[in-house]
Amino acid sequence: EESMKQLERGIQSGTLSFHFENLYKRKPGLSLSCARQPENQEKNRYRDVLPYDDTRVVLLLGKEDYINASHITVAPPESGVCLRYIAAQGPLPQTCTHFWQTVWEQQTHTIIMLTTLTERGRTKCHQYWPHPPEVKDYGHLSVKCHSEECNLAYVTRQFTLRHKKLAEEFSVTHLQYVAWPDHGVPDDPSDFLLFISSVRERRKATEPLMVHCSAGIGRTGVLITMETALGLIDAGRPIFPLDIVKTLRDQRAMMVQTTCQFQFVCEAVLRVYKEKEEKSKAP
Ligand code: PTR
Ligand code: PTR
Repeated sequence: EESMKQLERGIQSGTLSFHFENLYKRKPGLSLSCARQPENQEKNRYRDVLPYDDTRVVLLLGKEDYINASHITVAPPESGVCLRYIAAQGPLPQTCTHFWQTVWEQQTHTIIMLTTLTERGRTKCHQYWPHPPEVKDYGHLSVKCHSEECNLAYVTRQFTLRHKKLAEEFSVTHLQYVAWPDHGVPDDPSDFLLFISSVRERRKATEPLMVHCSAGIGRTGVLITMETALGLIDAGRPIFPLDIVKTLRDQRAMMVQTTCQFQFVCEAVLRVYKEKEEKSKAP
């Protein structure tokens, strides 16, 4: 496989990392006006991490339409693969209602959370869900947490959302990966690959996958790059991790934050590639 060899050479020679470091963080010419409106400032967890106007998720009902979240579509040409995501910041106390409204309006049955609530004594995300078996109201929606199960490096929770006025219900699975500090990489690539496989088993191709960490760029970018790469490997298509990252940054600035994170993705992709090749050679 030519693209596998190219990937291996790029990792070993350092050229892939070099190109990653030279890639723009933010696509020139895209505006961030809505995120910068005075009334929206307090809805951003970090002043320097904002969604582009073009790809921001617009809240459909209600007076306010802003949330710090971006639509991401990855569809490499001729690959036959098209994956949709919503990349979001970790909710703040004042944005939990908007977060659940997004889940409802965008019909996302799976939420991937890649942060813990606090790290080294700092708050990274507000706990936007109730403890089981409690029910909590968020605007027009009530959220019930049925179960919470710890499994290797992640926690699985089952929620039911109920729209109080419409009396309609919607079930949501929450997968929280807990072994991954911000600006860093997962503690163990095998655990992380297993986690991605379980994400891939659950996600429906027809709906966006909701992914968030604290800022919604570093760890979220890694997960989306990796999930897309595995989709391409399954489809027997070549993978160019740098192209995926560029596609992501064209839709949300700064996706995949550090060189270490990028190298981690490249190495994990290469590993999956090689495993697949070995399997296909086996009698
Ligand atoms: N701080 C990030 C970076 O280094 O690319 C992203 C960023 C850049 C965010 C610029 C906002 C920015 O705003 P302005 O272009 O108005 O200075
Ligand atoms: N200004 C913050 C910082 O650099 O610390 C923004 C930030 C925070 C950026 C966390 C990325 C972060 O990581 P992640 O996107 O993985 O939560």
